Amino acid sequence: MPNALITGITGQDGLYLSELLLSKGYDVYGLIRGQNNPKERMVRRTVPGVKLIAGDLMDMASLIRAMDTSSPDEIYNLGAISYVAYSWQQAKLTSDVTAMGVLNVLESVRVWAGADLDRVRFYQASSSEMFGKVQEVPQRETTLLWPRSPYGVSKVFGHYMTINYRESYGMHASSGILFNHESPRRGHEFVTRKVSQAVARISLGLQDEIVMGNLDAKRDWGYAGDYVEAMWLMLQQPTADDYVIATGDTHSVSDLLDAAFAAIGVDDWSGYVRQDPAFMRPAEVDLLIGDPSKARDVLGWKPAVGFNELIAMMVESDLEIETRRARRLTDTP
Ligand code: NAP
Ligand code: G4F
Repeated sequence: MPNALITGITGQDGLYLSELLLSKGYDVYGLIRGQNNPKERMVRRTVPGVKLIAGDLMDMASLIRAMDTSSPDEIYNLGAISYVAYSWQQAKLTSDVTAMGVLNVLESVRVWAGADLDRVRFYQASSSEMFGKVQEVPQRETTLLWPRSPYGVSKVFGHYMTINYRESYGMHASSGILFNHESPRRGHEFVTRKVSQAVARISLGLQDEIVMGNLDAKRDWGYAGDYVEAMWLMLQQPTADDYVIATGDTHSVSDLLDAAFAAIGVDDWSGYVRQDPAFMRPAEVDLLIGDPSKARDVLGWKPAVGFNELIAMMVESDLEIETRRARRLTDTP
């Protein structure tokens, strides 16, 4: 069975993709950074079949060592500084990891594989953030890119570098332009999880309000479990290419609040939500909605989980987590 190397193994997508590849019988290796990464135990518990390799996207020597250790047939480059708001605070670091990190992986593969480069397949985690100030609605593979954040600019670099390695070296390098995808494993800094956790806590009487930024921004939100399937499908194609992965539906942050509060039986959430300019961004991406028809026609991919089901799933999961946490706190002597 093939070997796969995943960067970003501790993240939301790294976990879902590992589960998918392990279920298909792959030998899965995950790159993990830091000398005592706090998420290592969680990864070992969640996906015990994954073999972890120490490395960092900014350290090319560690990437070449990771190739040597894992001898990958497929490489999924999911590692990144992925929180858009944070990318303004650490723009240089974001560029080093999210932009230059892609080049480091591509070049490591090229150097390591040598004459066997055509045996290796590469996936780059590109993003709908690259569309930024959108020049076309809905956004498709050919839509002009106009990024609005250091994160978006970095993803554009990685996207074009992936295409360049495909065109320069004939590498099987594909880029998935994924729109927002969420799950109970989503980081708490992102708006869906921030809301699902807060709504669960409000329902349990543990919190009074949620402090939010822009409620008018619209996103095309899908389920991460569906989206990792598309990553795998891209690397099974005879030729590499770029694909938009999206649901084709869009919802505002207000719609997200509607769906999350509805899951706990609250119709009018106005008394629970306060806006604070601290959560507004220097430049906003107002509207994202993807056209996934190429992925549907070529890959045979379509999402299974819809928006309301996704948000209800996240609130339900956070209700369980917060209930367990509250119980542990009251049990503490
Ligand atoms: P995530 O949960 O934020 O995970 C990011 C991963 O990158 C973590 O495992 C993190 O490791 C790792 N990482 C950060 N800096 C690194 C470095 N210097 N060297 C090696 N690894 C590093 O992101 P996600 O939601 O799973 O997304 C996966 C990828 O898809 C990312 O590239 C993201 O930008 C992209 N993407 C995501 C979405 C989405 O809606 N989720 C949409 C489009 C594209 P630590 O735990 O050690 O920090
Ligand atoms: O959940 P978000 O932080 O995700 P964003 O910025 O769309 O980025 C995510 O999706 C991208 C794909 O398009 C990925 F590439 C990227 O890595 C990441 O996974 O914010 C969504 C929207 C924004 O318009 C933001 O301004 O929600 C708005 N928002 C309003 N109040 C908030 C908040 N976002 C956050 N995080 N926190 C708030 O309180």
